[in-house]
Amino acid sequence: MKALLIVDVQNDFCPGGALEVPDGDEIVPVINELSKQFNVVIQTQDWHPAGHSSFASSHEGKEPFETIEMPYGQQVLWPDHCVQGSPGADFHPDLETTRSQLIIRKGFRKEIDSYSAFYENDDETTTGLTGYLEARGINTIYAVGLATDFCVKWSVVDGVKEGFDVYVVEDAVKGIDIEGSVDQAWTEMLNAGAKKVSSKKLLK
Ligand code: VGL
Ligand code: ZN
Repeated sequence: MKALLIVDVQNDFCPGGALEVPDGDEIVPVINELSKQFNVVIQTQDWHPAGHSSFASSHEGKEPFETIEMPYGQQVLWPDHCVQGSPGADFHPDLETTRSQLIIRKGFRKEIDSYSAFYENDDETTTGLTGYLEARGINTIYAVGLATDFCVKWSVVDGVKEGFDVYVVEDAVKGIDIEGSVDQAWTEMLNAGAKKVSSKKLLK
């Protein structure tokens, strides 16, 4: 059985948001069309407490998009974004969410970021998603959303590692693109064993 995984389609990742992905909102109508074809729709929601450790503002003298060393490895620092309960953390108003059956919130621990839908950035702390999917007999995931080079990529690579067949819908993802990170993300996702597919192919 297959599931659609909609990653972080939230106001802060769309134009005008705190961490905007260029043209991030353009994928919303594509995702809405796609989701009609799925009986299982799952979403993730980036959900940080104020003062989260991934925010540059939490580190004296640091600017957004600089990288620092955290106990669990390298961490890019971000503008404050997707603060719990803020409008920026809401899903894009045009995103069809009524048929979503599970919303995984992530990044809610102050000391650790969480890009992937499966594991926090220490690669150890689970979100519980693998168990949920397995319990429901899902073996195939179609990934869409934001951002290609961060939360989509980490979710896709972890999904493959967890033993799922993972497809990435190329026209239903958009990236932040820091120094070629979108191209690199595609290389990593395909090398991991994920497959690229277009929405046209899925919709026909
Ligand atoms: C994301 C950076 C920080 C994402 C979330 O959804 O790709 N990127 N938090
Ligand atoms: Zn975040």
